[in-house]
Amino acid sequence: WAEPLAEGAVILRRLVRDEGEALLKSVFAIAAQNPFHHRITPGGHRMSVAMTNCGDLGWSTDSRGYQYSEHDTATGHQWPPMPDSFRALATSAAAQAGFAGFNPDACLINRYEPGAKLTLHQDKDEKDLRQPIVSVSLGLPAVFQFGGFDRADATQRVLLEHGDVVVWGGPSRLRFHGIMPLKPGIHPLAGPYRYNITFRRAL
Ligand code: MD3
Ligand code: FE
Repeated sequence: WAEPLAEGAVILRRLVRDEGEALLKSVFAIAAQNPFHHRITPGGHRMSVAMTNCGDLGWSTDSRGYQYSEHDTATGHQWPPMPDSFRALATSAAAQAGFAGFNPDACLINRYEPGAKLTLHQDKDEKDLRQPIVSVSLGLPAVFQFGGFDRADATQRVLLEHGDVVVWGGPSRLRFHGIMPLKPGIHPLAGPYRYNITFRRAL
């Protein structure tokens, strides 16, 4: 079912729960080629979230800054192709939220271990901010924080669970958002982790 969060943002609860196992298998296959990696931010901090990517472009960060690139800056390898099932899911979820014709070129996969978090930030490294972002949550649940257009604005908290899909577009595209520290647990398909897949149009 669809749960509006704000203008341009909607949670499609449990949309891909039945595909969760197949999606996780694809995630594990991608990670077998380009392992999850705790990147170092330009400020010198090791991120608690481990990341990998698939698709034409992948997001990463290192001493030079944040960037989309065709190669994994950690290994020099090209990113594995985006599985057709991933692309179909992203396009269909975006269409359900009113963004017809979404064609992602980048897919970032985040892995959260107990205690891992993402502090409030904006996603603005993509060229065309009129394009939405589609996010898929798998494995352990996490508390998502959803703020305003200034870091100091009040935040709403929403639990994101296995199979939830969120589409962020329109005015919500530039809202501050983050993930609270992951509570430990064991998920039958994902073990001790939460995975989040985001689909983006980077260029
Ligand atoms: C709201 N990931 O990778 S997904 C990220 O669960 C990121 O791993 C979180 O924030 C995660 O950048 C949250 C939900 C999400 C993704 C993109 C957004 C929310 C967003 C862009 C704009 C506003
Ligand atoms: Fe983000």
